[in-house]
Amino acid sequence: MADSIKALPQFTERFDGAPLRIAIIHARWNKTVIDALLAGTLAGLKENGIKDYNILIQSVPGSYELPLACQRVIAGSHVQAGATATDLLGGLAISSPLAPGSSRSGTPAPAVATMPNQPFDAVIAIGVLIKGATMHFEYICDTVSHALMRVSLDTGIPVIFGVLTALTDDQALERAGLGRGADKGHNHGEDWGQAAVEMASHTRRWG
Ligand code: DLZ
Repeated sequence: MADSIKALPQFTERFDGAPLRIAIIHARWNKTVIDALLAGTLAGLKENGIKDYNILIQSVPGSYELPLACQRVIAGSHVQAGATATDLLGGLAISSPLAPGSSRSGTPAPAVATMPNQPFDAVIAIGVLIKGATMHFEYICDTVSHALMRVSLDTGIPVIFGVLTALTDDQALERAGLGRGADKGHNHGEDWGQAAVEMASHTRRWG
């Protein structure tokens, strides 16, 4: 990729991620790219002080399912201590939080053991939409982007837009740091983790 002026600059102030609780909801479609974006997002969160036990990861089939899952995870995050992770998600199966060093393909860690009784400060919605032969892509891109914004405005919780809307496989790969050329591209997940910490900190302050 040629040099570009497009980038998310570093924070101009420091934020303390330690007290923040973040949920990541990710689609499973286009798994290779999703896995890289998820790893980038986790790196971005951890670089900014987010603790493993304050991260919840939930998968859904495709990007179309992201808005409802975000809405339910936000709504469920206020339930009292002792509720199971499944309770928190209103019946959706949980896939995390991951215990440090645990395998994503292994048995999910019991979320209730580490999850504090505290609402989520931000949710990161991750999906990878790649244009095909039909209008499917346009409809899902439009619907999902509007719906995620609606969830954010309706709940007052930042929903970070981690949905790639790529016209080609290469565009998606490059935005996950998996480019097939000499330049592998930048993993946008790192930016999404950073954006989540910044917006979560701002909204805590704004009340
Ligand atoms: C059906 C479909 C297609 C064709 N492409 C994608 C895609 O590129 N990215 C994605 O996240 N999901 C895709 N899906 C699945 C839909 O998002 C959704 O899961 C199904 O239509 C079921 O509601």
